[in-house]
Amino acid sequence: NTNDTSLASRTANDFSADKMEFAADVIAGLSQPRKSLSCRWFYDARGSALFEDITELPEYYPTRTETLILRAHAEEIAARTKAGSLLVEYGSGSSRKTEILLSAIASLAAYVPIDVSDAALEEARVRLAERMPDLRVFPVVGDFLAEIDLPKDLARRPRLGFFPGSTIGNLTRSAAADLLHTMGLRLGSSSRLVVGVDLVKDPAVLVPAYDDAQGVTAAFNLNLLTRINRELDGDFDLDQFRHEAIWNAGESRIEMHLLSLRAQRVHILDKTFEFGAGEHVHTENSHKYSLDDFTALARRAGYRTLDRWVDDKSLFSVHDLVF
Ligand code: AVJ
Repeated sequence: NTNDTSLASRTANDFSADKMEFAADVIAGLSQPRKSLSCRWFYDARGSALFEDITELPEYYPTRTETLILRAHAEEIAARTKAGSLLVEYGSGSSRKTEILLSAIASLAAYVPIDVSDAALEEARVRLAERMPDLRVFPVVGDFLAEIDLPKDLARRPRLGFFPGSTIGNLTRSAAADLLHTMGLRLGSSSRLVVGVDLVKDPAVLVPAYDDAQGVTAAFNLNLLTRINRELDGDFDLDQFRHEAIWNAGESRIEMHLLSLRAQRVHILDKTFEFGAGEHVHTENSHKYSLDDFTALARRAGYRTLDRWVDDKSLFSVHDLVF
């Protein structure tokens, strides 16, 4: 299962529990007849840095396109935001796009970035402290459903959720609807959610975005094996696996896989795994939507669409929803 969002929340100091969860997830994923690894584990310090590099690749249009859309409509988003709101961001990473909203919305009470990477959160916190010294920031290390512990004066504020980057695309459609619904329940009735959603387009544009000429995405995918080697005492031979990105038209998604180049045996902790020549390990899904497709999904999840915006080439979309 590459789409598990039900993992328990954790704190920054809770490394051993995290490692146990990583171990259990990896062993379960590689024990299935169709091997998979969860994309959640991409984001160790090196993986987060590689993802930052991906966002600047010429082939990877989502980040720069979403940034343009947000810049163009930040004032509209701000105008709909109640004074004294909390901005809660899911999968905040470096929080760079967030600065567009943070500067547009004058009256925010605080910013709550949630991310699985404590390294990325810490970097974002330091940068924001410098650039926006008056902003209160409460980072949460964890997955999207992590418990948010806030000081009393902030706990009951109206909430604006921010879920950019088409991170929602990692989930299957039904899991995405479930997650959006749960987020709505957590953020409260009449809460808003601004979601970035990548759009279906020509596979000749989509595939290179996930298989770039410089090989940064390949390094990002293969880094998962490096992380397993380091943290779970694995012995993957990185030269014997190859990155692959394929367009699955039936599911309307890009899939990333790691392809075993020969029959081989890999040890992880006290376990042994067999890989056949040409066998695939599925590591990520990145679902692509049409505008109406996503609006229908948001409605099923309990939201009304206030607005939706695209760039002039219809590459990417941003949806402003209310629960
Ligand atoms: C962070 C999940 C939005 O699916 O485009 C980028 C991750 N994987 N290149 C995406 C990713 C390979 C990215 N998301």
